[in-house]
Amino acid sequence: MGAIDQLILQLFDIEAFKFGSFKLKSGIQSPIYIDLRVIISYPDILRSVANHMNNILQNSNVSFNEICGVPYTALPIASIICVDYKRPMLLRRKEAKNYGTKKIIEGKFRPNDRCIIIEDIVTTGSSVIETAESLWAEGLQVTDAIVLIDREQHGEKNLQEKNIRLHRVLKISEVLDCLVRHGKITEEVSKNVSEFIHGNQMQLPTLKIEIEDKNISIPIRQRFQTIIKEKKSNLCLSADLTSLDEIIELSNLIGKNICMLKIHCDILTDFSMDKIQELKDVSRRLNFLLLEDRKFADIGNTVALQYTKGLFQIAEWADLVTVHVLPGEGIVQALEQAAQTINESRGCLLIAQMSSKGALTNNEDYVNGVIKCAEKYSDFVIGFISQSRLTTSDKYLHCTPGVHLTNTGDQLGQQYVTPRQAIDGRGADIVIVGRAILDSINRVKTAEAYQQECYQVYEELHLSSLYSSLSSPSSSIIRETHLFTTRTFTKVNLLGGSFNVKLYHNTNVNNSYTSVDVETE
Ligand code: 6AU
Repeated sequence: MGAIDQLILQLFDIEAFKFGSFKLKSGIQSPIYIDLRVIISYPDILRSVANHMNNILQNSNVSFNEICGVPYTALPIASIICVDYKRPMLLRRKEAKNYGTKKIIEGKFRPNDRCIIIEDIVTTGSSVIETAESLWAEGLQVTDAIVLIDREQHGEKNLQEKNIRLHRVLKISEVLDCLVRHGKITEEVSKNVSEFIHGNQMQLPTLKIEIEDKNISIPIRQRFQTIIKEKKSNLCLSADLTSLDEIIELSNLIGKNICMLKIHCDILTDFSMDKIQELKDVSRRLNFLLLEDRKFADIGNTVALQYTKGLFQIAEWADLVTVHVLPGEGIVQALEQAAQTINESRGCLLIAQMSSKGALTNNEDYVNGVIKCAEKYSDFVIGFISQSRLTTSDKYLHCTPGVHLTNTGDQLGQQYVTPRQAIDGRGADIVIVGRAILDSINRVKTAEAYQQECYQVYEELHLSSLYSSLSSPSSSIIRETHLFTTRTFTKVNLLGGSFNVKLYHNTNVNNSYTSVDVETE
C-alpha cells in the first residue's frame, strides 16, 4: 500500500473523518466532518503527517527562513517540521496582547524574511490569508502555504488571488477515492460528499479597491504604518530635553501612547552610545520609531559622515532622520547610500515646510523641488515635515510640527495649530507635539489626551475617505462610527446585503495595495 493511502486509512481509523450529517459553523448541513485535532493524541500519525509535509517542502524547492503554523492543530506539525529542518518558527497570536509589546507575531525575524505557512486544513483559505496578512504587515514575505488537506472548496483560488501558492498533501477527492477503494465508505457516501463539495464552492466575499501608488513595500514604511494602526496612535513626542536619562524615563512612561519619539541628539548633555542603545531598546519594547531631528543640510559627503560617524553615530540608532533638501538631491542620495551599510531598515523625512514665522521654505518652487526629490528617492524618503498635504499620493507620511491645543505660538517665531487643524485642515498623518506635553503638569495624562484627540480626528478622516470610495450607487452607509475600537471600521449596505467592512493594508511586496474587505455578517 502506498504511503498516502496508509496515511488516509490511519486518519480514518482515528476518526479524523466523520460521515453523516453535521451542522457547520456557517449553519450549512454537511455530509462530512473533518477533525484533525485528534492527531495530537497519536504520535506516530503526527510524525507521519509532518514527514509528508516535509516531503512537499523538499520537492517544491521553496526557499524560506521561517515557518509559521496557524493555531492550533498546525502548531505541533509546524514544530516538528521546524525541528527537522532546523528552521526557526514563528507564531501568530489569535489576538494581539493588550499589554507589553502588543505583538501579534512571536519569534525572531528580519524584514523581508521569507516565511512558509503551515495549516492542517483549508476550506476558503481565510485563516491562511489572515496569518499571511499579519506576516506581511511585519515586512515578511509570504508566497507559499502547505496544508495537510485541501477540502477543494475554492481555497486554492482564494489563496492564488492573494499571491499565495497552495501545496497540499491530500485533496478531499483523493481521500474519498481511497476510502471507497478500501471499503471504508460506500460509493454513495463518496458521491454525496463530492456533490456537497462541488455545490459549496466558497469565494471570499471581497471587494477590492486598488490604489495604484500605495507603496508601502519598504520595511520602515510598513513598520510605521503597522505601529500607527496597532497602537492607534499618530502622535510623535518631540522630546526636546537636554538629558537622555530623562528622555529614557519619559519614554518608558509615554512610549505606549506614541508612534514615534523625536529627539535632538546635539542638545543632550549626557549622550553616550550605551544610553542611546537603552532608548532604542525602549523603542523596540514599546513599539515606536526613533526620529533624530538632525535637519541635515550640507553637501552629500559631509552629511554621510555626520550621519554615520562622530560622537553620535546617528545611523546606528535612528530609524528616521530629518533632512533639508536645500543643498540639492545629493544629500538624500548620500544618506541613502550610507544607510545601506546598516543592518536595519532606515528612512528619512524631508523638510518641505516649516512652522516658524517667515520661514523661507514657504515657497511653491521650493516645495515642488522637495516633492521631486522624494519621488526620486522614494525607497528612502518615507514622508515630509510639512504644514500641508503636499501630494495626493498616500505613499508619503505627512508629519506636522507646531501643534498645541491651547497656545498659538511662542516668543521665538513658533506658530501653533490644534491637532484637528493639523490633521483635518492640513492633512497631517503624524502630529509632532513637544512643549504642549513637556511643559504640562502631568506629562503622561497630557500625552494620552493628545494621542486620543489626534487618532480620533485621523480615523474620522480615514473613515470619510472610505465612505467616498464606497459611495457608488450600489452602496450606502447605514451605521457609523461605533466600531472604532476593533479593526472593523463600519457597516455598509452593499449590493443588497449588510456587511462588515474592514480596511487593511495588504503589504505583499509584489502587489501592494490597500483593500477594503467586505465580510457578510
Ligand atoms: O511643539 P514644540 O514647539 O515644543 O516643538 C516642535 C518641535 C521642535 C522643532 O525643532 C520641530 O518640532 N519642528 C520641525 C521639525 C520636526 O523638523 C519643523 C518645523 O517646521 N517646526 C518645528 O517646530 O523640536
